[in-house]
Amino acid sequence: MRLAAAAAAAVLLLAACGSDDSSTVSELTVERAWARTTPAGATTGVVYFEITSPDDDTIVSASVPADIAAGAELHETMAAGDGGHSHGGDTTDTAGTTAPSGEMVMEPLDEVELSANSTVVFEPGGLHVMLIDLADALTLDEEFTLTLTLGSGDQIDVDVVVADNVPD
Ligand SMILES: [Cu+2]
Repeated sequence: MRLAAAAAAAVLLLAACGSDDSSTVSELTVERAWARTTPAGATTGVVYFEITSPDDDTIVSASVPADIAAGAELHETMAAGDGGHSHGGDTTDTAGTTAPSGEMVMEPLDEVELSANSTVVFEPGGLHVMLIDLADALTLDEEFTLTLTLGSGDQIDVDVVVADNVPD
């Protein structure tokens, strides 16, 4: 009986190691990158994606070609009044701090933290890349390249497709 129990325990340990290995990533991956279609005349757009880094890192900036937009910023949407937590209060005196509770406001971020092997999701209502001064409306199925610069110095190009909603 004791031998059998020891063998079973050994198998469980091996299984645990195996599942650990399969959940680590060897290189940075970005999936489900999409931008929302915009109405004609809109000056801003949003890009969403899911990013998984093999190492602790940060996203420090984003950019897109000039024929898409003049600039791109890291933003987070949050409930009005919560904004002070991440930026130490009086450094950001946005209109959001006086907005009625329940209203959502956007705040620019200096960087977005990436933890090794965990996926950070940019999605509606949360983290997003804001496209500033769109050159033209973003139309369904249009594609463009979003470049992310990491704190480690790496730059990655992400293929973004324009859609009406989150891709399946
Ligand atoms: Cu925004």
